[in-house]
Amino acid sequence: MIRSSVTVSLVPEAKGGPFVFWDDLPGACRLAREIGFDAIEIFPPSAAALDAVQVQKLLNDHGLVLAAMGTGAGWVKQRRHLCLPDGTARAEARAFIRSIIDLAGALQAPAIIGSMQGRSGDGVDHAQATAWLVEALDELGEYARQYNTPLIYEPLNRYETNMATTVEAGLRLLEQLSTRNVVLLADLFHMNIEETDMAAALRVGGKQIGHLHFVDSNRRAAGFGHIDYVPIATALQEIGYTGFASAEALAHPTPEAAARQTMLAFRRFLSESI
Ligand code: LER
Ligand code: MN
Repeated sequence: MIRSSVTVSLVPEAKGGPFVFWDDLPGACRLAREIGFDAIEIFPPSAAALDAVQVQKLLNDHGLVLAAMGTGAGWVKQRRHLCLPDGTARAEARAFIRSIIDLAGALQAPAIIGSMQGRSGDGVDHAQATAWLVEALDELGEYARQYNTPLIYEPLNRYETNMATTVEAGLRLLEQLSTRNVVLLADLFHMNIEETDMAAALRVGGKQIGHLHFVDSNRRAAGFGHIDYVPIATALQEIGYTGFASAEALAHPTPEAAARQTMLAFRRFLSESI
């Protein structure tokens, strides 16, 4: 069974980004529940901005769970990532991610490394950037183990990273790790740009796919673009995917409309086909 989730950004600097609900966590939980979501995915400004006990209570009150937590505010707000040339800045990026792993872990959820992976360039060659990323994923993946959660690594499209842009490149990166506690995030928006065949890529990812960003080709809610979800649903069924389908989509035309459209598409393609 695939469970539904919807994103909530609490980062003002991310305005205009691909998140369905914004700023008001209690309001987002209320609407998420009303529309029928099983979970939310939070994009927090920092670990210090949220109190795990309060968030747990909010989730319990609405019959929701936390699907995952993003770490991208370390890039959006602090301009830190894991491949920066400066060692202190890289260490700060890791510390930021550890703090989100701690917060998410207290809520039994994994953290996601997306934009915090960074990129090579600006004086850092690709082999060096890869070595730093592998070292960081090894450390952070093992760090997440204490919470019995994996660490989620997200391939991004070419305009956002040059580290891993496809599922296959993500798998090649995971192969270089000593830890087995890192899984891949399949974001259908990035995959629509980079993959030759999205369903085939999901099959290649197989059991290593641990999270899904459920969104359409134009980054609007599923069904508002031109992705064909039938082969995607079949591939997810074939690989036995039982994680979350989390709506990381633009709040277009409104957060509520994007959330309701996502739920329609989820029920049509993902909940009944599994
Ligand atoms: C960024 O484009 C993205 O897809 C996020 O999930 C990563 O932080
Ligand atoms: Mn994503």
